[in-house]
Amino acid sequence: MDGKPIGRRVVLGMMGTGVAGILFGSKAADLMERVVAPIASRDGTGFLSLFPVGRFRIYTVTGRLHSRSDAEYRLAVNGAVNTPVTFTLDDIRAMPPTRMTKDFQCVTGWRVHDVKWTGVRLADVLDKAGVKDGSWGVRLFSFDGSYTETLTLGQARRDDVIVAYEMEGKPVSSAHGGPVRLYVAPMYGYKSIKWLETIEVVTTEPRAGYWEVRGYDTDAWIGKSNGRDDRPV
Ligand SMILES: Nc1nc2c(c(=O)[nH]1)N[C@H]1C(S)=C(S)[C@@H](COP(=O)(O)O)O[C@H]1N2
Ligand SMILES: [Mo]
Repeated sequence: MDGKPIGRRVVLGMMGTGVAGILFGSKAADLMERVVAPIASRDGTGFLSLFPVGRFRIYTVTGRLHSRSDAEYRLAVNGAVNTPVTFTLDDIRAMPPTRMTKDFQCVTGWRVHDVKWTGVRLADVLDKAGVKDGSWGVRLFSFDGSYTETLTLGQARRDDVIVAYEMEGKPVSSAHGGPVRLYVAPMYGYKSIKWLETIEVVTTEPRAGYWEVRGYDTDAWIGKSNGRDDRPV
């Protein structure tokens, strides 16, 4: 890693000149490392040592960290729902918590073992708004203004898919996408969108997420996607 980030504009330019076809498999992994790791590489080690949870790499496709205070934070659930709902952080913390200790696995190869997570089931958040019958799933948006993700309703309703507000017993730091990020335990890390801001329930399959349009599988099951055979978490 030479610490020289490739900006999104450069990447989009590359796509425009027809390089998109090679952005699969290990090429896509290389791209992820170069695009998302510029912050991580600033200390020259490939890891952002400033932050308390030093076992992770800090990824952000915008090349910047984003933050929102606990008081300002809002999570909106809208789209094909009976009642659009906006949650404050206190609203989310007042819901029945789910805790789990599970690995975090990036598709580029690094894995953080036994991470303690606390949050609420995405299913419970969706139920507060009431998902309309026959919906396809959810489209997720980040307040970084760039990153999006998708999950089918079946995936979104799994017990191990949570709207997380604590990692390792501490509030999710802004480096890790706090105050609230998603944690999709059975899937590669790119499904776990950071700085979660909006959950839109959609009736048809939406445009694929940030990394999926760059070559990664939309159904990102650990060990059963992207040509990888990692041990599931
Ligand atoms: N908003 C946003 N969410 C994101 C990313 C990102 O760049 N931006 N990177 C994804 C990828 S590829 C991984 S592996 C994890 C990394 O989480 P971490 O930065 O907390 O280690 O976040 C995922 N969610
Ligand atoms: Mo990743």
